[in-house]
Amino acid sequence: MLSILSAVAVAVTLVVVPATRPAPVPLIIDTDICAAVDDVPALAMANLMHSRGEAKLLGVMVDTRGEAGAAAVDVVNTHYKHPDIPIGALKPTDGSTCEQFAHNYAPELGKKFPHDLRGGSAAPDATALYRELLAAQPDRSVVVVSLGSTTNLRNLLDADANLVRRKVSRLVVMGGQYPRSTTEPEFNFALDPAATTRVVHDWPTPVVFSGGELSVSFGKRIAGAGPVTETFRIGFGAGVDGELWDVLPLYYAVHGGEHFTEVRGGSNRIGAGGANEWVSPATRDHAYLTLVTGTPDMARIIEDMLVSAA
Ligand SMILES: [Ca+2]
Repeated sequence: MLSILSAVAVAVTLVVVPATRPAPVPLIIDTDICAAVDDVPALAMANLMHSRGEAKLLGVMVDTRGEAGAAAVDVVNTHYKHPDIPIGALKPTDGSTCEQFAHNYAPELGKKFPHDLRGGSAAPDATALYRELLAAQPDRSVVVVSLGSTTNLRNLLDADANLVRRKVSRLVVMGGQYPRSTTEPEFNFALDPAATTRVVHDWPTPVVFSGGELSVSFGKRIAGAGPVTETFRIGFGAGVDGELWDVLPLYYAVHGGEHFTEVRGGSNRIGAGGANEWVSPATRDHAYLTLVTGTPDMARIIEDMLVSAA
């Protein structure tokens, strides 16, 4: 009898203990899509990870004020079969079409690929959408990945810092240089220096920075008919590798430290114009990333992911 009970207990145990698979990482991306090409492959990666069950892409916030950015985000999400992922935009929008930026790919994506979000003015306000998405999530669960300016994040912090403290597990930021910015502030931190100061000094959860010194180069193997290929063709030229930053913090945000070291023992401090410096000892829960895996290998890992679904 005892052995039968034991057998039943073992059988039940086998049934109720599933193979352990990490839960999808709940993700919100904040992007300056329009400004540089690398937000497009980063957003494509997030969509691929969403399809694989590695991430749950809750929403995408656009922090450029033109019309074309939100439509370009919808192009990428639609291409990867997630046409209804919520998209918020920094308000007020200014009616521009990203023409102030060097690689004017975003309006081209809108012309060439299916999507149904007309532009930034048709998208909900980013701060309101952040609050709605965060409020619906479990406490300390959401990873926010900042790939552009910190303007939306500053607005969110001003609106409801307590919600951020409750719902966000950590903020991953492409911005700054480590251990310090050199002759000029890093691009993203310089987009809105006052917002950068507020967010870096006051964000109430752990923050991990991926600096301007961390980049990979790839692109020429991406040859499908989708928006990543088109973006690279406009930004880099067909069959040419280009330098990319945003793909690294995005990869890290979902796959954690597998290919990265988190450098701790200090905090990020923002100075004039978005200049930054890593200052010890730590006064905030900050870390910055270095690559464990060599940059050519890291480039290949990410490029392989995108080649498989370009
Ligand atoms: Ca970016």
